[in-house]
Amino acid sequence: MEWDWEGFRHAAAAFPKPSGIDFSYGTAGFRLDASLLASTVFRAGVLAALRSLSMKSATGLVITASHNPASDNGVKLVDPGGGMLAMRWEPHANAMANASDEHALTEVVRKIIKEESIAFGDESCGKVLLARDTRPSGQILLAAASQGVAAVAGVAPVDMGILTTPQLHWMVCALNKDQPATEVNYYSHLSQAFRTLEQLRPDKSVRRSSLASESIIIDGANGVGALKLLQLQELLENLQFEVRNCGRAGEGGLNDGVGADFVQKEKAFPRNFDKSDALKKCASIDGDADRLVYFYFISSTISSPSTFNLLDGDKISALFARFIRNQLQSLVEDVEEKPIITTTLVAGYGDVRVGVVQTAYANGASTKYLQQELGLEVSLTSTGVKYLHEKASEYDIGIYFEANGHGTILFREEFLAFLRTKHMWGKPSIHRLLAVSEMINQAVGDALSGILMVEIVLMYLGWSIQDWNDIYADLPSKQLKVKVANRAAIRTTASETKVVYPSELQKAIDTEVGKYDGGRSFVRPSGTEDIVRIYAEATTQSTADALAQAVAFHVYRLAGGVGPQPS
Ligand code: 16G
Ligand code: ZN
Repeated sequence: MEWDWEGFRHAAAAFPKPSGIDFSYGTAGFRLDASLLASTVFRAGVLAALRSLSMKSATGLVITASHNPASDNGVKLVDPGGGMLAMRWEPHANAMANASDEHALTEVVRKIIKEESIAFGDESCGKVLLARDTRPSGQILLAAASQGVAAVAGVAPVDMGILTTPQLHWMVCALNKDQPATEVNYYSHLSQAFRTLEQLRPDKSVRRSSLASESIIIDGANGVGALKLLQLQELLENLQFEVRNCGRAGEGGLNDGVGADFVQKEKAFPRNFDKSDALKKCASIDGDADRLVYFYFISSTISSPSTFNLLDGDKISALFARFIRNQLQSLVEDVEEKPIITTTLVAGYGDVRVGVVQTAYANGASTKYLQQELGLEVSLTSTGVKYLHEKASEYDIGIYFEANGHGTILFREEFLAFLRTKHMWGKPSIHRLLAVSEMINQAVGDALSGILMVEIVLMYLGWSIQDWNDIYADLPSKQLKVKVANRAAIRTTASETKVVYPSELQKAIDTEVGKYDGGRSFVRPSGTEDIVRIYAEATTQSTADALAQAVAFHVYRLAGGVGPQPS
């Protein structure tokens, strides 16, 4: 098939790059004010099409700016396996987005075709699934992305409509495995696995603790996830939830004082929740439904003040890890009577490696719980789903979560194949693990499948949200940010726990940390803004605050702070 370069240039010319803007792929794709994005999404469409040809499989593209304000938009790219675009291709995305005009873009595309040895066959062989969230700018931007895909010879765009980000990831993954991959298939797949897990519950008469409540109130961030939750609910007879902040008239705007990012950062109720919801189990998802946190509120009594309790990604991860460990343990006890520590010897398979992946932001109390109470291996990666996902895929069962609520549980294909061959063992834990692997999104963190997983585990344990919260108490922590002239002026180790450059900064942090009992602090340049983020943890809130302040001052002093100096 001949590439029609003339036609390509013509298509690209309809989406001129705004001058004076340097587009950067960032941690999870391009994201900025929607009015500036048409050229970038057209080009991202071209890139997704090239990636599809290069991998000879379908890829995906979602128009979303996640938890950002409604006036922003963005684009996330999905690789054939269902994960995020391979990091090796990110420089291609940047080069394309920043090409000055259609001629420069053509040169960049030619270079990528050569570098990646992309061949053009005689028939159409590429496919890109496209989706968008509910932002008003989404429709026009999706059309631009679709034209970008179609501008590449032999690649077809397929508009999947309004979806959550994880739904599109799931569909790309399913399609490339030749499995049913529509939105209806997604709901039936998740709900069927949930029902299987309900049926496999060991003791259905287990008494819930007095405060355990069946129902759950979910803050939908006034976004796409709310709509999809309502669809999912229709298939779940035994799970009751009320969805608030669905984007109905009077409920407020997308991500405006609502959503998982707001709840996690502010440690406060989202809009349309209040003290009358005391003791109720509540959850919050973000604008594209790939983050999940839980929360509840205890109203004040004469003896104690009211408290807002956040159960963040770390607590979700700990709950999941506990469940997985219990299932494996019963598998081993049934077979060989062996305790689990880090790896589990299962007859016929060998060591089953279970690992939990966190970032440096994970609360120290969660890491301690995973290692000391559950006896599990914990590894740290840089911030950003792509790093955690990659690390988690090294395990037979890899559980990963960022404190902000991004995460999932990954099962190695060989391990699942082994479990399937052992169906005849008739061990419930085998069937449970298989059902979890069907229910929890294997492509990317997914708030909808995360809710189902949290609810089923609480059901198994007969726990209330308070019982779950009590598995460990978070250490007091504080986060600050310092504006800097150039965030690249700070470099850290891969785990982001130490500054490598400037080295005086790490020495200063060590000195400050040494002043506080149980203190921990690290700094890292943001991957999404021109700032350096500071994290501090200590045994009391006032010492965590003081440590963060002191470290912020050193960042300002030694890493080119701009604007007002931290006091
Ligand atoms: C993006 C990442 C998130 C990360 C955050 C860090 C994805 C899907 N999202 O939102 O994982 O925690 O960036 O932002 O990868 P920061 O670099 O500004 O701290
Ligand atoms: Zn998101």
